[in-house]
Amino acid sequence: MAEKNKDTVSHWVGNKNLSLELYRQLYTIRRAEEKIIDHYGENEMRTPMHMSMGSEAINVGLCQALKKDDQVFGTYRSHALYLAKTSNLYNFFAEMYGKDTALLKGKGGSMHLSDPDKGFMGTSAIVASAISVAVGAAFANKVKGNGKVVATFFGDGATDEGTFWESLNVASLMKIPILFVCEDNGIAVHTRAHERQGYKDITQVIGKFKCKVFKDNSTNVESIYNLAVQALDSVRSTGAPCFMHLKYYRYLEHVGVNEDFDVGYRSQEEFESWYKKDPIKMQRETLKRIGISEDKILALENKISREIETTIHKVKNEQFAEEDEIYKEVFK
Ligand SMILES: Cc1ncc(C[n+]2csc(CCOP(=O)(O)OP(=O)(O)O)c2C)c(N)n1
Repeated sequence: MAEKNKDTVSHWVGNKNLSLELYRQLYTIRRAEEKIIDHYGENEMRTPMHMSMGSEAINVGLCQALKKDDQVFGTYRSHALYLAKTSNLYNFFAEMYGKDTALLKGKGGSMHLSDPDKGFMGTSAIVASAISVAVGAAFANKVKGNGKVVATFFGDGATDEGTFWESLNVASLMKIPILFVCEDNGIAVHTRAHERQGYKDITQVIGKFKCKVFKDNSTNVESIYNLAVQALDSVRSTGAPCFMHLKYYRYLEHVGVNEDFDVGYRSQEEFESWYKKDPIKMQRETLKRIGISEDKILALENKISREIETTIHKVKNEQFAEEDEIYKEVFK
């Protein structure tokens, strides 16, 4: 299996192993969330779920282009980002099930995943709040001269917050090496961008800052990966911030594991037009096009599904933390 998060990435472009590796990650994330849907009704995962489904190409493409020591910050909707950056399926499910064996001993849940040793610095449920913290971490990297790049991920709703613009301004002014990654699904809970924003195209506004802009509407993981390589090259070579604007469609309700096309703010038809370019389906087609056999793809998919089943089975049998543990290291 191809090594993930390599130190040099340029030779991966156009490489069959890269295409397979990207598919392996996309399929793992999609399958893991499908299993959450299957098991959530058992009421053993006592954590609100903000599902990533639909956005996987963004998280996988970006994390593949980042180096192992680079750092990411995310939001309450970070399942895909967590798995793409850490590849730690066991910890992912242990945290969902709130078990003592999870890195955060089950105190994080779905919304507060974190694994700093793997560069997954943390996530926050307060919209946009991680962005300014990420700029601080990027500034610390600059002062230390350690060459690490920070990528901070957020939704289009976060760009409605003052702290986003203050963070962008200070990073542009002070030349801080950070990549702002806007995962734009066009909706904040149930409110469309045109009902919230006094401009048409955020990339034009951000283009006025000392911050280079990259955009992609494709949901194609290889295209996003190639763009991320360029954006990260720019951050590394200039030390200045960049902004990536990436469109996708959230498949499930804002919070929860169900579809919500009957609520009134969006339609089944809209979903279906996006689903035609589903990132997992598209990458599977890419594999076929570059000559990878159906048997090989099925074998990979079966292996991943088995690994997820085994992980969930193991996690379900783990213990919960003792009562005196659960109040440690949390704000009361
Ligand atoms: C500061 C703050 N205001 C409001 C909320 C309530 N809230 C939770 S999610 C959300 C919408 C965020 O939308 P977006 O940033 O586009 O992310 P998405 O849910 O689409 O991933 C809002 C308003 C909050 N958590 N924090």
